[in-house]
Amino acid sequence: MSFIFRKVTKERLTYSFRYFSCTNDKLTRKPILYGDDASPPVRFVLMTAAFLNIELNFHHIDLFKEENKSKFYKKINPLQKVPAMKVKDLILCDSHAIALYLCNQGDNNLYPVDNMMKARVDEMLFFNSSSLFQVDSRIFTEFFAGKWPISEENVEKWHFLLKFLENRLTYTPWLAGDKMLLCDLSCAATVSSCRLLVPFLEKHKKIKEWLKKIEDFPCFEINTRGLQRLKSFVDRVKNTK
Ligand SMILES: N[C@@H](CCC(=O)N[C@@H](CS)C(=O)NCC(=O)O)C(=O)O
Repeated sequence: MSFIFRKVTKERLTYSFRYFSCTNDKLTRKPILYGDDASPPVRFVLMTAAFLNIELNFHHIDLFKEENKSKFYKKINPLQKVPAMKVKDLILCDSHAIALYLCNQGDNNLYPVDNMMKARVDEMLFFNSSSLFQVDSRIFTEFFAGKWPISEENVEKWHFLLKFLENRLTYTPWLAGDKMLLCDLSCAATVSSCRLLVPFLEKHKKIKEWLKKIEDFPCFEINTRGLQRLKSFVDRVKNTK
């Protein structure tokens, strides 16, 4: 079963659930996003699409049933990672590339036009891709492999990256300046996930404030919902300890 994202209004988010067939012309014209909303990169793409009012056909690939390793999905993304997005003949297999593609679809207020601003947003998108998400992923891999509490080494690595974010947010209210932009959504999806396993410290004051502000954007409901799913699996593992 899959669901389709409908327009997001300031007041509320609406989803409509619907079975769909990939041969249905009307539906296949919309991008198909493959993923599991327990995953931060998937939530990042879903929030971007919702913020930009872009409709997607969402095809659930259950990570906890290892559907990302199925024959069907390997044909979509040989790397066996989520998300992946299919638009006509184009298949994109990275959340940052997908989110940028969505921003390039027309007017948007998540990715700036000005070159200096763009560079700032790109810097933080690459930071998420190369550092933040990598450590988050290592921490979750460790946890689901049975290691609890998380190793000091990984907690230290995570805190090192949070220090960088905290410092950023001391100078500007958002990661790339005075406006919530694409990089805030990507980093917020990652930070809010890892928080389930490595809670913030007293000194992460600015990060906590920044996350609280993002929660006010209606598209962040998508993140909250996905986090609940992730948390249910985390709690299940913790309860067996
Ligand atoms: N760089 C990729 C990373 C995607 C990624 O690692 N996704 C994880 C879920 S959070 C995944 O699919 N893991 C499945 C696996 O490794 O088996 C992106 O941002 O799209």
